[in-house]
Amino acid sequence: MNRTFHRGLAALGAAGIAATVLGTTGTAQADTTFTNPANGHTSTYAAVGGYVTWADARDVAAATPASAGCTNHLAVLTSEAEKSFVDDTLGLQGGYWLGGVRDRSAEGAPFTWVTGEAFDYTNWDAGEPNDYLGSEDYVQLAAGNRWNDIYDSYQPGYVLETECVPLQRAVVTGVTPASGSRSGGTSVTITGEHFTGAKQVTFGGVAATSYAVVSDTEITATTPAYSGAVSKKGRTVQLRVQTKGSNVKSKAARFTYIADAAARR
Ligand SMILES: [Ca+2]
Ligand SMILES: [Ca+2]
Repeated sequence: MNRTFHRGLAALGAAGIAATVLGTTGTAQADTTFTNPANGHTSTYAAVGGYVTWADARDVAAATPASAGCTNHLAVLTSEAEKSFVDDTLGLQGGYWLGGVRDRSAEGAPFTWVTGEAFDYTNWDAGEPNDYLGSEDYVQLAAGNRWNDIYDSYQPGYVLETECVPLQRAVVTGVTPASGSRSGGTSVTITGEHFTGAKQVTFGGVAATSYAVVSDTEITATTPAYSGAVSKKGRTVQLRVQTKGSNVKSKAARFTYIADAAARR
């Protein structure tokens, strides 16, 4: 059996893989990433070796750290193009888990994907899915990389898909509160659009002490100290959210530092 374990890829980690995905130059990107025409997401794949049950593979895959804007999950193959891409790039010999699972609670116990994508493209092997003994709820690659349903059991590994949402320029529509002490330490909520994948948040060119992307439309951040001159009226600086470049310029993307004496009043 000529089964290749891509432990190196797995060890490299999702961050390394995602860095390739998010690259903006080079032809390597076209060789290693698949773009899903249905949603514009870009995916890379890795065969992760090591005998594992479907449930554990699902959990380990989902817990694998990913870059901002990306998630990891068991591979979800929703088209012939994606299936062929994975065949070509990984060259698997079968056995590996995919992200398909039967929903016994639904009428007809249909198969579903862990991502919730429609299970309408299928690549079943001849005579499958046969739900042997009524307990074959999980999808694995079988001979010729066609699919087989099988009970949850130890299989040679799983196919990891790292799926990324293309970054867009952020739009800031509000900062609350919009002012705070020049000493920093103000907790602010930034509202807007396209915050997914934010790599940096700056106030007047100085990085926020900390920030968290709560959702695509909300970021919470703690302001850094302001070292420049601050008049009695305060000093208004530009707020920047870096995703795909800086945010679109807007009047809302501002924060006013207040001299400490004024802040105390
Ligand atoms: Ca996919
Ligand atoms: Ca079967």
